Amino acid sequence: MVRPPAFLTRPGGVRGPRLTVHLGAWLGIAFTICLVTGVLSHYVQHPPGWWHWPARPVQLYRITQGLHVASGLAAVPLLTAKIWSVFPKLFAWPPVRGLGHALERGAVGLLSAAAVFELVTGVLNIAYWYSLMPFGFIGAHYWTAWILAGALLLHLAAKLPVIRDARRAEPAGDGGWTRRGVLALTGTAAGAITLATAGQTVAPLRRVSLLAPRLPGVGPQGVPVNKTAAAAGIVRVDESYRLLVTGPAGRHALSLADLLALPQAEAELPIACVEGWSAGAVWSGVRVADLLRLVGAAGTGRPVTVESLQADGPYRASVLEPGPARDPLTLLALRLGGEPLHLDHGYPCRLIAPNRPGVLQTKWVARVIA
Ligand SMILES: Nc1nc2c(c(=O)[nH]1)N[C@H]1C(S)=C(S)[C@@H](COP(=O)(O)O)O[C@H]1N2
Ligand SMILES: [Mo]
Repeated sequence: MVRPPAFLTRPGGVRGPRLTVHLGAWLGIAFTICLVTGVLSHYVQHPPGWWHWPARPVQLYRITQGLHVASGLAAVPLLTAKIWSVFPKLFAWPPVRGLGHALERGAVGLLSAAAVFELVTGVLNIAYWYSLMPFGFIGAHYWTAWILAGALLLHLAAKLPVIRDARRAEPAGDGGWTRRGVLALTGTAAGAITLATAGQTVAPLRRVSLLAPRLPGVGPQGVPVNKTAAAAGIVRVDESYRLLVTGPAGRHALSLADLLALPQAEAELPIACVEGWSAGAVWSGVRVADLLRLVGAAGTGRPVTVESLQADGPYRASVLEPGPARDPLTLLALRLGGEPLHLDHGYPCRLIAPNRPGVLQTKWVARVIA
């Protein structure tokens, strides 16, 4: 029989309930933050009928999504250490000692599998390795989170006595690693990962963010780009461009010059991507509310659909709820930092609205339907 190396399977030593419970508490905190912010994020992007997401504070989504990705990344070393701390139990004999024990082990198996799946798919997603996920990331990541949460609650209930007694059960130690040593190493790893990635949304940490795939300040006009114009199939936008605005009182086809001739408003709003990066920027352009007034849709209380020149792709259109559509900070931006938009940022105009995920800030807007 193939035996795993002794350091993985040898019980005793620094391993013991105190270490496991301690790591479990940290992991529990990280998973709770990750679950709450993740569920928020899901509803913001796919709002059910009963859902309401406020438009203020304008930075809220930037914070919740930043926390989601940061807590998930910090959980990677915590989960690794926790699994290591109980690893010998995998080889315990007999594998099951009755129905209760079988159920408990089943829950642990499900919990571990779900936790590993969530962290691996999350990392693949923010690293843009979609090709390694031959399934729908959003649905799989979302539903596995609920399985994880359920299995975690069962696990906590089953382990309550162990958690209660852990304070008293100090392992003997065998001259090797100390419990504090393992905790310090794990904490350092979690801290290092956070420092190496948080700069994707916390600008002062940019210099140490060696692992962040996108950095605020890096990209055309100082703002990162997720999907370039070329990747969206948009090669050139010329004089023939018209923005079509449709509403109950008619239809307007506005050229870029028409748009520039309308009253211009300014808004300082971040692009906050679901993938964890974000960047603040100053935008100016036409208020969507003003366009709605043109077509008699200012007071209809109806949602507004914003469609891109992009022919296909999941993010070529988005829906503005009635409130945000008429918010004075919701713009069809024509300028970024005082200059015309770069083609990669959505030239000739893109949606920018307060407290809204980047994925719904539609670029290369061609139609506004109210
Ligand atoms: N038409 C269109 N708009 C889009 C996208 C897209 O794929 N197509 N990507 C969105 C995503 S995921 C993000 S994070 C923001 C990024 O905006 P930026 O590239 O200007 O930073 O654009 C959004 N707008
Ligand atoms: Mo995004």
